[in-house]
Amino acid sequence: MSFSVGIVGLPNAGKSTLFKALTKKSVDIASYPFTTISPNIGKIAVPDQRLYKIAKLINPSKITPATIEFVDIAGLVKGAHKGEGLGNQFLAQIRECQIILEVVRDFQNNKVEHTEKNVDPQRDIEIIKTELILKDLETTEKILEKLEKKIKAQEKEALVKEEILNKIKTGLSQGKSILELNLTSKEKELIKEFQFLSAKPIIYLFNTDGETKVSPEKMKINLKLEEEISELSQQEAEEIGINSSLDYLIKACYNTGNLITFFTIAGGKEVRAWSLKKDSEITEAAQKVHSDFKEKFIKAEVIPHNKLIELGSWARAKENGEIKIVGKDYKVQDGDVIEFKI
Ligand SMILES: Nc1nc2c(ncn2[C@@H]2O[C@H](COP(=O)(O)OP(=O)(O)OP(=O)(O)O)[C@@H](O)[C@H]2O)c(=O)[nH]1
Ligand SMILES: [Mg+2]
Repeated sequence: MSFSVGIVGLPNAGKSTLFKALTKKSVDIASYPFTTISPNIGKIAVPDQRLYKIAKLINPSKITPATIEFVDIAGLVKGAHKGEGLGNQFLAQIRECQIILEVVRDFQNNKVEHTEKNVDPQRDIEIIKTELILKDLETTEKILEKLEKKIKAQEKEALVKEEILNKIKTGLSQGKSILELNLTSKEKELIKEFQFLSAKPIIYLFNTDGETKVSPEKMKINLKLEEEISELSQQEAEEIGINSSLDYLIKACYNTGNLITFFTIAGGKEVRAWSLKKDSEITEAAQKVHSDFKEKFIKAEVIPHNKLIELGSWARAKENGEIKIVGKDYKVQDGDVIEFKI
């Protein structure tokens, strides 16, 4: 399953403007054909200089970056959880995504209508939050209803779920998102199957008409400007001395999703970056590379990318005993270069 980011927000916040800028940008990435999966889903290359540094050593015929998917979801309005403005359909799209990128309107323009009449970022954030919470509340009640028989029969698993669902229900009723309930990792694991909306990590992107300012705490980007930058070639952008902030944004999504990157070199034929959930075992990585590698996995050769670059070649790294042979229980580290042996 590929990692996907749902672009969410009120109508006219700038979601499609962002989507367009992101997708145009990725066309520029060397040897990577941009894929539009459907009009509103785009697969985008994750910027990573390490990939090109490794490729410089290996000199492969193909270089392939890791990708993440962005989904341009139509605007949510008040009452979406009750189906307002095709709300349920949009909420179902959010459910499929791993993280939410919320575009918040922070630009003035009388020609672009605001469903709430005036620009007020904090109020808009509350509107979306409330819709997600109300939908989750509805979902929680439905699940509890379904579990009723099993709870009455004192089935252990059902009782455990009932307890956590009741805790969630109380929190949601108080206007708290599931994310704000600080659940333990065990509790998170137990409710994973329900794909709650307000449990998803969220990044707020303020679409400003002022200056772009990005930091881990606040993402303030002029999307109109980004759209214009995305129309420029790399050379034109350099001449004007203008920088896009989208690389930063893509990386922020990647980090918020708790992803790390490992690299494969396919015996020198192709250098490729892959995304992987942090703390995954190497068999998970193997499965990404090939669906039957997980079963066939025996061992792998691993070296941190910086060590490989320092030594200058795979053969040299081998001579120096820097390439580790690892088994099934090895936990992949960010930046590992891996050759699977099956
Ligand atoms: N002035 C200004 N206009 C913007 C900015 N960002 C987007 N717009 C304009 O606002 C309008 C709506 O932008 P979209 O990107 O289509 O908004 P959206 O969030 O996709 O809207 P829906 O799909 O209807 O929910 C377009 O005419 C954009 O050109 C901005 O930063 N400044
Ligand atoms: Mg749109």
